[in-house]
Amino acid sequence: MLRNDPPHHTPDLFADEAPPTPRVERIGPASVVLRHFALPIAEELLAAITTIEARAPFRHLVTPGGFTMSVALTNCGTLGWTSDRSGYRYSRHDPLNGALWPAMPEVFLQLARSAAEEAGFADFVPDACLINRYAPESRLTLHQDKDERGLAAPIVSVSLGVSAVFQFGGFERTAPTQRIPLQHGDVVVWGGVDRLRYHGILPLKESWHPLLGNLRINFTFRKAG
Ligand code: MD3
Ligand code: FE
Repeated sequence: MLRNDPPHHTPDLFADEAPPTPRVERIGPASVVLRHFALPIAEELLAAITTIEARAPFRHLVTPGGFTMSVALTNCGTLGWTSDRSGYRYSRHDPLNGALWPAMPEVFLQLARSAAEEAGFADFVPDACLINRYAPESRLTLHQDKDERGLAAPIVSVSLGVSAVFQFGGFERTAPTQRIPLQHGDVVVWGGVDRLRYHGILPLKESWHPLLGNLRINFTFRKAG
């Protein structure tokens, strides 16, 4: 991971305070935000991502329509999501080098399982983890996630680094959207009826986070196969 030096040093006004306690916010009939849930293990998660990206580097995929995505992506787990001119799919191999995707670290599996459990989904065992990296101006336009085989399992997402605004829509692209800020350490669990809702991320604002510089990382756990 590339890190630049911060433009200036900001004193840590909260250095003496206890870390924030996790909070549960319901955003849909089957979806919750678990505020700060991953905060205690954030550095461990980032270390695991550094190991993953050494074998499976972040890359900007091309969509079937011929656009290059502004978000950079890599994967770990048995299945990884990729895209090219011929379509979107889950694959066991990294198309960059033909190797299997790096295995899912134990700390990822534990986090996915405990977050799903907290949201009421027992025994979640993901087989795919998509890792998205946002630089300033990167965005994800409204889309549905429907390449996974079973839609019964939830999706668990973890946000690290710079905050972003998540858009949570309806079942048609034109339906109204809620805007939900996602901060470092927030975990979101989506399941059931919310699984096929349109969603996206607004263009990332230039900002600074002590662990990730001007970047945001979001990783999502899925049962894809
Ligand atoms: C709601 N990622 O990778 S995570 C994606 O922050 C994706 O990088 C965004 O959308 C990000 O596909 C949002 C949250 C997310 C993931 C999947 C969902 C929300 C979802 C599937 C259904 C409904
Ligand atoms: Fe998505």
